[in-house]
Amino acid sequence: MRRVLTYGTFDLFHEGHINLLRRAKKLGDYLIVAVSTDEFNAIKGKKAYYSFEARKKILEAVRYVDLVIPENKWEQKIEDVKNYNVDVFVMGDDWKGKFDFLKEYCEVVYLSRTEGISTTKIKQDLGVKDGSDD
Ligand code: C2G
Repeated sequence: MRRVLTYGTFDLFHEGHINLLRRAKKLGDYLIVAVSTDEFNAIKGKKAYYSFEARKKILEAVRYVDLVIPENKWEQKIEDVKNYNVDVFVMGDDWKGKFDFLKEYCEVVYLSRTEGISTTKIKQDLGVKDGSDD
């Protein structure tokens, strides 16, 4: 069983997130998604519209996702890769190179982002004032 792991806030769930999760799942048989907690988002400088619990529930309903765990800190990735026997770590390529240190523990794959959609664009298009991004 090839196990895949990815991280993110996944706020205002949209097509870009789905495209990422669909392709991530294709890289293995079991997809784990670590969703940023509200407290960790504050550290990331993000303010999600949906709470952690809501974002977790939405992701758990996605057909590609097998397990949702909390992302509490930047430093948990090596521990997560080990604890969940992860074979492939996946992120959108806005993070390209940032997690190459994980190559010591698993494959690292950066997938192209979906152009033209982001939580920030949604908020801007709706006239919502907020600085967070995705
Ligand atoms: N994404 C994408 N295309 C978009 C928007 C997002 O492929 N148009 C991808 C991002 O590259 C990321 C995932 O969807 O891999 C989740 O995006 P965010 O919720 O913005 O995640 P981020 O805030 O970048 O958190 O420790 C890592 C961080 O938690 C990543």
